[in-house]
Amino acid sequence: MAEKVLLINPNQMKPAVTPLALDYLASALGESGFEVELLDLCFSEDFAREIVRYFASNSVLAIAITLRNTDDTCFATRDFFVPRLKEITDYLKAQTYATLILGGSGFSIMPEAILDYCGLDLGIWGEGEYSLPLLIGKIAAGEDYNDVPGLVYRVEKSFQRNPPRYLDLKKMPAPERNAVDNRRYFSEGGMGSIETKRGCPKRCIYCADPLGKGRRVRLRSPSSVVDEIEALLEMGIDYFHFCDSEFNLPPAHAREICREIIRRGLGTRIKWYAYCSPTPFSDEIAILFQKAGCAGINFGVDSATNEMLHTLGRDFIVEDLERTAQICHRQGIVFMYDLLLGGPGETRDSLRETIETMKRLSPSRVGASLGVRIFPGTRLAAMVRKQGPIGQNPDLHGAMDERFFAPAFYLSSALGEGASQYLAELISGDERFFVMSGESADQNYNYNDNTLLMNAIRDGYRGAFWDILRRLAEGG
Ligand code: B12
Ligand code: SF4
Repeated sequence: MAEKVLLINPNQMKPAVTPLALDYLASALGESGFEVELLDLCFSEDFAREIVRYFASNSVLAIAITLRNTDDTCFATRDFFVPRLKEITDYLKAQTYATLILGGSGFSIMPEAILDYCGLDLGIWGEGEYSLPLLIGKIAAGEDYNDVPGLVYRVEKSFQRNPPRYLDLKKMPAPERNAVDNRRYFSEGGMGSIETKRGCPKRCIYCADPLGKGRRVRLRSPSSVVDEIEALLEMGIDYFHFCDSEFNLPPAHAREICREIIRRGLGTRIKWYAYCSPTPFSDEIAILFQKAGCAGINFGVDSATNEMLHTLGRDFIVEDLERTAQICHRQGIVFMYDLLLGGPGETRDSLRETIETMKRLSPSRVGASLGVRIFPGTRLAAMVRKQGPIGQNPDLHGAMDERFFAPAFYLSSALGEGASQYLAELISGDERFFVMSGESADQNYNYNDNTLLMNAIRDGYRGAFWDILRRLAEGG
């Protein structure tokens, strides 16, 4: 009889976002001959009851838990999810002797700190399709597993972290998308999820994405990606969000995906959104995106002063933001410029210049996030540590902990007191701007318990959250 593995999704943020990782991992585990079940706690009111109910009639060899978000990365709310994860893992430990294994994009940023806090021994850092079945296979066979790539494991009072093995995604079969209830996520979350590549070679100082996905870009084959889109479309899912850090890097791959969508006649049947880099971008790619069903693009632009862009490690300049905005306006592409304000060197002058430039470039929406979450392993974390004792650093807010485990934020002290009020004055009610706070419901783009969005999706709105908020405001 096949050994049984239980996958758990503890993420309860709403609107609900598909735990894509678990569909991908279930597929890999299934290929390795394991029987896989999913306990999805996203829609559960009482996790303890679900766990008791499950273990009343099941026993499993291992439990794999995904931690997508450690926190909401919002300066104003600082909602930290690891304590809730610990409540769940503590409860599981009391119910079963099965081996608990952690993983996920949030977990991979700080695996040792999370295992330590939860009192657990095993996790996998980075992608899990190869390492998770290997680890569980070794556990089942009673073999030594300390050489599993990406494994993070307890050795006495500390942890050992193995180097990961980055997969050749072209050789990976198209994942089946049948472990997660994708239909329910679509009806309550408004979009399907799909990944076309992994890895980013850029060196933005605050960004944690390369920590889990690697710096080398690894591409999926366009036919496998579009097979997956077709499988979801058969389930009635016709709005998608690409789950790549930057969909247009490299542009040739984005083009190939679009051409494959168009070749299969899907460009008019689906709508999709993506995160993109403002460079490289051209009229030609904008036209191709639209033919392939692009409904909106979220460009991570961070700032609109060259000094701040340079400090943040971005490889584009304000002129590029102007050019990309012009292309989007010319081609009728709905787009958002996402700002990350308050980083090292930010002043009231640079803030004002950025907001004024945004108003002039007039993206469909601007996300104005003030305060930068410091993640361990990033260049920003190293920079802050070099500045001297954490507790005395005037630029730091939130948890004063060397490991940057609980939410800690950088907010340039050169902004002085009342930085968020100053930002609000600069925005001065312009409805194109979103802010990361709970104060104004229709301009809040923190997707953590966002009731306005939940209700809109229940009423039939579909698409990226920022675009649903835009349509709500514009009455569309
Ligand atoms: C696309 C995206 C979004 C889209 C999602 C759209 C959609 N339809 O899916 C939107 C815009 C909605 C969004 C929202 C948010 N996001 Co987001 N998002 C992403 C992004 C770019 C991709 C996520 C994804 O699906 N990846 C693809 C899957 C397959 O990868 P994965 O989950 O990492 O899984 C792999 C491995 O981690 C591993 N693995 C996963 N689980 C497990 C479990 C075990 C046991 C093992 C062994 C391995 C394993 O194997 C998997 C397959 O290889 C990530 C960054 C990134 N590149 O991953 C950020 C990211 C996950 N988001 C982040 C954040 C903060 C948020 C928000 C909280 C922001 C907010 N305040 O509103 C919300 C949360 C929404 C929610 N309900 O959870 C952060 C989390 C950081 C942290 N430390 O907490 C990330 C990491 C970005 C970042 N670097 O800051 N997001
Ligand atoms: S912000 Fe985007 S471009 Fe920069 S390192 Fe992160 S994923 Fe790469």
